Amino acid sequence: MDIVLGLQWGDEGKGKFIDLISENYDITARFNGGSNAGHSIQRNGKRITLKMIPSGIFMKTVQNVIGTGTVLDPVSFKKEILNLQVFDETIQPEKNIIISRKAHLVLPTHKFLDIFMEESPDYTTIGTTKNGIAQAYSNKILRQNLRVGDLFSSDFQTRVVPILRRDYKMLTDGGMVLPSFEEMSNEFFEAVDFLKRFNCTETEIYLNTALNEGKNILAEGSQAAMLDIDHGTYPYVTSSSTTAAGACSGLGISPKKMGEIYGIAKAYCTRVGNGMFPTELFDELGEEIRIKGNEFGSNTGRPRRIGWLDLPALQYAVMINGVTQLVLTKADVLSGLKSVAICTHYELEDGKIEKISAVLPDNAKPVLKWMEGWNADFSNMEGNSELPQELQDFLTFLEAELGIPVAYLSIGPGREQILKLS
Ligand code: 2SA
Ligand code: MG
Repeated sequence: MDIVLGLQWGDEGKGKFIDLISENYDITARFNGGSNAGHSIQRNGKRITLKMIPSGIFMKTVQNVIGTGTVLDPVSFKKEILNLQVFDETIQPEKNIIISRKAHLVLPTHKFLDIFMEESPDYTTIGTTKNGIAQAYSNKILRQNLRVGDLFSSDFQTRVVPILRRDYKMLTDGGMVLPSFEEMSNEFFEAVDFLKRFNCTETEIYLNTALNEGKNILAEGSQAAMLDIDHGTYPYVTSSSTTAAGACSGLGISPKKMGEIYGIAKAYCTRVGNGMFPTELFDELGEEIRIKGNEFGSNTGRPRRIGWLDLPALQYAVMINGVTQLVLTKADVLSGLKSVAICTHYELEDGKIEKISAVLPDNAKPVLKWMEGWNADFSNMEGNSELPQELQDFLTFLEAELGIPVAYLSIGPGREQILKLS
């Protein structure tokens, strides 16, 4: 099993890379997160953002697994499937998607609770995507939640309605204005019926049997290393395990079965939501990169925060994931700048130098290394094109610091705009 992971704070271009390499696999599998993901894929000049559906869906021969470590929102999933069928009517989702019976459900009240907590002064505002992710995962950990498999039992309705009523009452008692209970639950139960058309099974068994038969699996990470619930910049993280280890537990596959671990990183950094971001740019350059790189949340449309490449954070992410190959994206966005910076370490208030970033104090100062910028027309570049020397120097520096090869370089949003370097 190979794994694709984001190494920064999300939106590194995982969807595009997976769409490209998924033709080499029999199965792609999501192991974490839910509809908070936004994996953008451009095909035939049209763009679609996948939330819950694995990015291998456009390859007709690939099976797409929604694994046990994910949280599945039936309402959002139904909308996403209908939207996908408009985008490409040849896709047969019921044939090519397999869902874990052990994946947990995101209930409609989870989404309202997310909004409530984000807006209430009594809770830390995380800057979530408001998809009810933390609420579904926390109810899972509390052992109070329902799972996909429960949809098929005859008492599902009698089990879920009291939960919905309990949360609904808590929210309206707290002053939140909600749609009527009937409206909310009707939409939910219609989506549940839709979901039941899909093959919901024990995906652990399906995946391990496939591996034993010699099939290739690609695990698709959502969000990114620095948003991991344990290893990320807590509390400003998501609620799932975004790492390589998370892929093993989220899919029920032994670490012994891991092969290549592709880590995706941008040539700069972005972040949506709150939390530390030592290299953040607050000036016009940050704005310029945001516009040129189209750095807006693919689902929520939120403007992403922009900063220079954070090498200590990247080294940390490579370490905890055991990344074997780096995929660098968006170097084309920096084209035309006279010079570009990489943060090599941080300086603390007492003058001490720090290399690891997930535990940094807020006032740590990034120490920047400036390098010559590059200028090239990336739109016509092909596999054998010569890269500008300055960009080659940038890549060589990264390889030396990270101890892994930059195996791919993405040079634009198009599917074909990716160069294999090694
Ligand atoms: P949540 O919703 O509980 O997982 O939010 C917690 C933190 O995790 C961040 N997060 C993300 N960061 C970047 N991209 C994400 N997905 C979408 C995208 C986001 C969008 O790919 O564009 O459309 O805005 C994503 N999902 C979660 C989030 O910002 C919080 O910091
Ligand atoms: Mg995204």
